[in-house]
Amino acid sequence: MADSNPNTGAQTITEILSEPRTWTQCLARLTETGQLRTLSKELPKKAEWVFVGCGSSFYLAQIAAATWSILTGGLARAIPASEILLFPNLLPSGCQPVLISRSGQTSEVIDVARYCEQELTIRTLAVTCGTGTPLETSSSHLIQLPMADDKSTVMTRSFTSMLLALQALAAERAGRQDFLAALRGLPAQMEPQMAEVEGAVRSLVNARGYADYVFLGQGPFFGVAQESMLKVKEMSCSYAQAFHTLEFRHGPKAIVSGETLVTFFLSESGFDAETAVLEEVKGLGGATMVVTNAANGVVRRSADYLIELSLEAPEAARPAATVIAGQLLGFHLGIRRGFDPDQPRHLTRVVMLDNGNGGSPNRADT
Ligand code: F1P
Repeated sequence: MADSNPNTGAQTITEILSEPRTWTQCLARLTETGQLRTLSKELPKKAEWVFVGCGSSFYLAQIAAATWSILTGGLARAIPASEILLFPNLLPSGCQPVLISRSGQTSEVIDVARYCEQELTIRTLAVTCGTGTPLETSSSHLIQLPMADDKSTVMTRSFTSMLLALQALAAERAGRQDFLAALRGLPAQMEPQMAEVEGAVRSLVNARGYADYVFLGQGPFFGVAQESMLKVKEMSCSYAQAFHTLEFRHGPKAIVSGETLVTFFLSESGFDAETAVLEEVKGLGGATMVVTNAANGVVRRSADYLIELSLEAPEAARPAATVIAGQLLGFHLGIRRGFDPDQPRHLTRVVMLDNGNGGSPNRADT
């Protein structure tokens, strides 16, 4: 059971609790350098934006693609780097690739950068917290946030900070100065409630454990559900899954029992439809947790655990703040189950593959 050593997971919890401050530093850096304005001018206007990454960086890409389309009205999608290497036709021609990698060293992402730049002659944009990395030298354009890097193996503040940088670029591209201002206001809205959210998640975890952790979200909150699932797997080795909320009815709800904790990241756009699934899951005997911006009577009645963020920021700006509850759930479950979140089982901070040609798995010939 729980490890009594107070230093267990110290690195990871410090980095999670430092997120609002780190966001302020990153957004200030991006404003000072004016690089978002420059990139917005330099990068193609009509192309579909394809966000690429691995692990957490792929789930970040999912949120970035959703908010890119919401803000710019443009086409955008997210693809794992390995898919492009093994099925190159999945990369739409004439697209703008955005390569996301905290370390800047993940083999699959570097290989996609080289494939795009050298074989397809497409100029890529890399987003990273690393400095002096192969990704940096393989990409034409760069957003670099070294102040947001995590020492921990699992991605937390790097995840939310790189996400905010890409949302700020989308706002710049869309001429949405109001959204940029909302992003800059997010740290001051989230900082005062960090201790309360941390305490709520810790008491939930200390109350009891579950056999299965399900995360549900729609739109940009689907990536939040995916990343929360990964955090619970990485830090506590618990069984966890993620689905689009309304998709949960189409089969997966068969798993619901008193041993299942179903977490709803309730959106504003789909509030009523998603709340109906919440009521249904409660009715089936599942335990429910809700993370949302503003709850109503139905949600209060159907949620065993409720985190209400009450952020002034518009919906598309909230995923970075919303995913923190998922990070904390993974952390405290890890502690409860006797794991050290700073040393996740079987994981390395960077996945570097060497198949003898210094790079990723053989890339299928087109
Ligand atoms: C991404 C990643 C992390 C995962 C683990 C291995 O790395 O897959 O998401 O938690 O640390 O690396 P990166 O390409 O973003 O550095």
